Amino acid sequence: MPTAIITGITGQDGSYLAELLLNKGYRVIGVARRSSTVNYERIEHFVDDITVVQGDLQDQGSLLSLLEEYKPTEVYNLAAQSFVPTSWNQPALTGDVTALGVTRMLEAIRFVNSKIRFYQASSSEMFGKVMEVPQSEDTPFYPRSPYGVAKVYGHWITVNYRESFDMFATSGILFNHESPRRGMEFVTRKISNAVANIKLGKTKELRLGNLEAQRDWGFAGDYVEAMWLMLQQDHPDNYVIGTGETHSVREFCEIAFAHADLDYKEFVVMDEKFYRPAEVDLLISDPSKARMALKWEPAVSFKELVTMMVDSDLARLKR
Ligand code: NAP
Ligand code: F7E
Repeated sequence: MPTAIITGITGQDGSYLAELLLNKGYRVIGVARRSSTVNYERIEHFVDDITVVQGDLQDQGSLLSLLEEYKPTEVYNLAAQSFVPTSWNQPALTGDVTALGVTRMLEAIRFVNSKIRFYQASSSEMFGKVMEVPQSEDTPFYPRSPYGVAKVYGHWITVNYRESFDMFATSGILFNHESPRRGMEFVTRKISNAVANIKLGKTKELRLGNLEAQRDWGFAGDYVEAMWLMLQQDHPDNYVIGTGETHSVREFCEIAFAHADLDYKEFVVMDEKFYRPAEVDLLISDPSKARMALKWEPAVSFKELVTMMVDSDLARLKR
């Protein structure tokens, strides 16, 4: 039975990846940082099938002892300070976790067993002020936030350990992926949750920032399959994962509200508080390498994703 360690097990992607690996027969070790209250909301339905252990990307020793104790064949590094606006308020912490945390994990692997296969959760935020449209593995980076800058570091240190130490270190450059398990502050979930609240008469408006920003949005459940496929290849590499489509925040609102028989124009209020010091205006992937090499295709369409999220929030609030 192969053993996988997942950092960020309590996050959106950690929960979907753990389900996928359990279905494939893995022993799953999930790394959660210590907090005063347990936040297993996303994993509670399968928590008895995995082993949850304490560890923190800010603590080198915790990573070393995890690898020594559980002897994984694969490590998926999903932990990060992942919310872009917070990265301007806490830039040093974001750098320490999201950038240097990658080095700490790579160092732990190098010391304990350099044959362990490593996946780094890189991001389309690295493309930032995009240098070409669409964005592929060869598009130069121009990050626009401390988060994006930290992810560029995480990407290149992964490539560097691959080249310096011949390690199986792979970087998945994933475009935005969402789900009913998405954190409430990200725009898609903020919208689906607001639609459900408005529909049920619990609130009257939704305050948003830049409605014209465009993203290549897919379903998180599809994207974790790509992570796994990347670690099953003969050689480590970099892969862009996305749908190849782009949609604006406005379009997301239109579809989400319409799905509940509402007109977004009556409820959405623009609020400058949600504008960013530097914006990423347009992201759209060129995922042709992943389609060829990994035979990976997203199954859920943009419209299916939006309606799935609204339906889920409606059902949750009705409960
Ligand atoms: P998420 O829901 O924000 O989850 C982040 C996880 O990291 C949480 O489990 C969090 O723990 C954990 N974490 C934070 N700081 C940590 C630390 N110091 N030590 C250990 N764990 C720590 O993020 P996600 O959407 O699942 O994304 C997973 C990864 O993919 C992240 O690295 C993200 O930057 C990257 N990514 C995401 C997207 C996307 O669209 N979702 C796209 C590209 C790349 P708590 O629960 O305790 O906070
Ligand atoms: O913003 C605009 C905002 O916070 C998307 C993370 O998973 O994906 C995510 O980063 C867009 C931006 O995601 C609001 O200005 C408008 O242009 O949902 P988001 P993100 O910043 O794209 C990447 C790939 C990651 O790697 C990250 O970890 O929506 N927007 N109004 C708003 N955004 C938010 N959050 N809230 C608003 O009210």
